[in-house]
Amino acid sequence: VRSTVHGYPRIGPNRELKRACESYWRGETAAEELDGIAAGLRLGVYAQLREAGVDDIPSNTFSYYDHVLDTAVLFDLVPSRFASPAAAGDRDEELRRYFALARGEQGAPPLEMTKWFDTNYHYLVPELSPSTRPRLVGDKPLAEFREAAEAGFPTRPVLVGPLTFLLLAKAAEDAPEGWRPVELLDQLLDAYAQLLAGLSAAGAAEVQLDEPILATDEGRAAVGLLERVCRRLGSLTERPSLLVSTYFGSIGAPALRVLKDSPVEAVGLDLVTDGEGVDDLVKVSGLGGTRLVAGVVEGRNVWRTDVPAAVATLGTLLALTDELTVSTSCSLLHVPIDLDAETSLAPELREALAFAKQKAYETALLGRVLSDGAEAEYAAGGAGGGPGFTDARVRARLDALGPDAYERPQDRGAPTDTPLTTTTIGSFPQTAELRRARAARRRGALAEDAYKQILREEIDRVVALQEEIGLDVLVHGEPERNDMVQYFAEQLEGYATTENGWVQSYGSRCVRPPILFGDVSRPEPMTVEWITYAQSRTDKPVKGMLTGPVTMLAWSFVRTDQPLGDTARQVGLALRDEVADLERAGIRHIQVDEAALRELLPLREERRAAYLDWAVNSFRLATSGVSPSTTIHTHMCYSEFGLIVGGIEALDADVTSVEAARSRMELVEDLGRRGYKRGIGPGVYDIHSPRVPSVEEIEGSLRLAVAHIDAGSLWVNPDCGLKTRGYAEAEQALRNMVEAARRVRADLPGAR
Ligand code: THG
Ligand code: ZN
Repeated sequence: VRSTVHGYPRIGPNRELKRACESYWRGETAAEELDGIAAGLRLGVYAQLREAGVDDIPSNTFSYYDHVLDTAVLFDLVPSRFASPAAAGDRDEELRRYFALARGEQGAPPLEMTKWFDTNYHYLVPELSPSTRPRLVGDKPLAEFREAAEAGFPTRPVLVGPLTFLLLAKAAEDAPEGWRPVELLDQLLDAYAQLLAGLSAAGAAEVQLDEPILATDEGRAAVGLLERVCRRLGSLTERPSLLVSTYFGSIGAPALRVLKDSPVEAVGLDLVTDGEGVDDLVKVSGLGGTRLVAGVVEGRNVWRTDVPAAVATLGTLLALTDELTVSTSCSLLHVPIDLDAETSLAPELREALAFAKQKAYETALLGRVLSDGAEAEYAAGGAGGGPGFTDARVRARLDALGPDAYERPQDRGAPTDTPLTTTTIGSFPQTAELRRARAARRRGALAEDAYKQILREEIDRVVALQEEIGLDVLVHGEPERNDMVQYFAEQLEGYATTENGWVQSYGSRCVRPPILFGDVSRPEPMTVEWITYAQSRTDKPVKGMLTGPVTMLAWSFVRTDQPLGDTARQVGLALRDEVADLERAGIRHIQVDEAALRELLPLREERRAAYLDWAVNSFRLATSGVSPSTTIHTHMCYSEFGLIVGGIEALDADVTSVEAARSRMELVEDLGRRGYKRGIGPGVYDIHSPRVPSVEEIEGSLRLAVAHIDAGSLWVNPDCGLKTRGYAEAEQALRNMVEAARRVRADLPGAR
C-alpha cells in the first residue's frame, strides 16, 4: 500500500516565502532571486517528503500567493482591468501582473479575497464573464513538474479541479444578470485537456484534480457537471492517470457513484471530517477497480493520528477497493510545518501533537504497516486532547449551571439616551514603538515595569485623543495585544501557544493559531488592569474588550475528543468570569467580539442549526451574568449576514457592530424589516482602506441607516478595529465620523 499527501505548506520552515515576497514587493529583491528562493523551498518540500518515506510526492502545491489565483492566471481568466499576459521571458512583468491581481495596483483594485471553504486560508476569487476565453497561457504545473523531475523527484502535479474553480469564481460586474461562471465549463475543459496532454508528454504518470467543492451542498448537487468533467477528461487519449481528490467532508453516494463509474483512475476521499466517507463507500458497494486514496490522517488539525484506529479503518477499506493509497484528509497547507521547531511545549502535550512533517511520517508509516504488517514504530497517538487534560472543577461548574445562566432579562431598556452614540470597535493603530516594545519584552530586553509604563502612556494618549475628538463610548486601544486570540490563549488554562507554528492565512500573511488542548479556565483576570486604568483617565464610559468563545475556537486548533459545543461552553464560562470582574470594577460597557461567527458555519446546510445553537449558547453563557444596566456589545467582521442573521439576534447583545460600509448598509434594511429591537452599529466607513472618508459620505450612510432603523438603536462606528491603520488617517476619519453623527442628530425629530 503506497502513501501520499494531498499537499504541503509552502511558506518555508522559517516563513522564507513571506520574507522573500515582501522584499520583492519593496523592490529590494530581484525576480531572479525570488524565483531562486521559491525553487529552494519547493525542492526542500520534496526532499522532506521523501525523507519521511512518502511514496508519491505531489508538485504544483507551491504558490507565490494563492493556488486559485495561479489557476486563473494559467488559463488567462483575468479581468480586463489588468494587463494582458507578459511577453515570453519578461519575468518581472509576469510577476508584477500576478501580484497586481492579488494586491491591486494604480487604477485596478485586486481580486476579492474570501475564505477557502471552512478553513482559515483565503483565496482570490476569479471574476469571469461570457466574453472570458479560457486558454492555456502558462506552464507553472509543467515547469514545476520538470524542475522536480530534474532534481530526481518524479511527482504528481496537483491542479485545482475545473468544477471547484468555476463554482468558486464569481460573475464579473459586466456579466449579464443570472449568468454563471460554470457556463464556461466546456471551454475550460478544453484548456485542461491541453494541459494534461503537455504533462503527459513531459512524463507525468498521474495528475491530481482537487474538487473539494464536492463536499459542499452546491457541489453535491452538481453530479451532472461532475460526470461531464470526468467523461471529457477521462476520454482524452493523451493524458496522465487522473486522481480526483475531494476533501473537507464526505461527498455523498451519488457523486461517488459517478466517480466510480467514470474513466477516472483514482478517487481521493476525506475519511475523517464528518465520519460519513466510509458509509458512502459501502453504499456504492466499494470502488472496485478505481483506486482509493484514503484520507485517514487529519490534514487540518494538529493532533497525532491514532495509528491502531487508522489501521483498522484501512483494513475495512481494503475490502472496498482493489487498490489503496494512504493519504491525508486534505492538503497539509493548514497546519504548521514542524513540531520539532517548538521548544517550550509541555511534554505531555507535545506527545499528542503532529504538524505537517510529523503527519507525513504518519502517513508513510500507515502505508508500511498495511504493506508488510510492520510493527507500528509510532506509539499509539493521542485522541486529540482529552483525558489527561481534564479539570474536574471546570466540569463541575458547568454541570451546576441552570438555564438561567444563559438568559438576560428581556425588558432591560435602551443602553443610552443619546441617539447615534459614537464609539470605535476596539483597537487603535499599533505603532512601531509598541511593536518594538513587545519584541524587546519577549527577548527579555525590556523589564515588565518599563513595558507596562509604555502601555499606560499609550492608553493615556488614546483616551485623551478620543475625548478630544468627542467620541461617546471610549476604548483603551488594545496596545497590550498582539492578536485578539493569542492574547487570551496565553492567559487561559487548557490553551498552549507555539513559537513557530505559522500557518498561511492569505498571501504572505500568516497566523500562529494557539492549541486548545484541555479543559479551559481563567486563573486570573486577563484585561481588568488595562480597562480600569483607561477608565481611571476619563469620565466617559470605557468599553471592555474580549474575544468571544466561537472566535477563540475558530482561530485555534481545537481538541477533538469532545463536541466543539462543549469546548465553547468552557471558554464561555472563563469569559463569564472576566465579564463579572470587569463589571465589578465599574465597567459599564463590555464588548465580546465574535469576528468569526460566520466563519465556523458548517459547509452543509443540514448542520448549521446545530452549530448556531451551540455558538449562541456559549456567547450567552459568557455575557448573561451581568446586571440589566450593563451594556453588552459584540462585533462581527463581514457583511454577508443572510445565513446567520437569526443567530445574531439570538446572541441577544445590546449592541452589535458590523461591517456595512462596503455593502451600502444592506444589513440595516434587512434588520429593519425583521423588526430588530437591539442596538446596531453598521460600520459607517471602511477601515480596510487608508482613504479618509468625508463628513458628507459618512452622513449619507447614516441618513440611509436612520431611514430603516430607529435612531435610538443606531450606533455610529467604523466597520472594524483600527489596528492596521496609521494614526493620521484614523484620527481624521474619526473626526469626520463624529461630525457626521452630530449633523444627523441635529436633524432628528425632537432635536433642538
Ligand atoms: N487573528 C487570528 N486569526 C485570524 C485573524 C486574526 N484569522 C482570520 C483573519 N484574522 C486573518 N487575517 C489576518 C490578518 C493579518 C495577518 C494575518 C491574518 C498578519 N499576520 C502577520 C504577518 O503575517 O506578517 C503576523 C502577525 C503576528 O506577528 O502575530 O498580518 O486577526 N488569530
Ligand atoms: Zn472586524
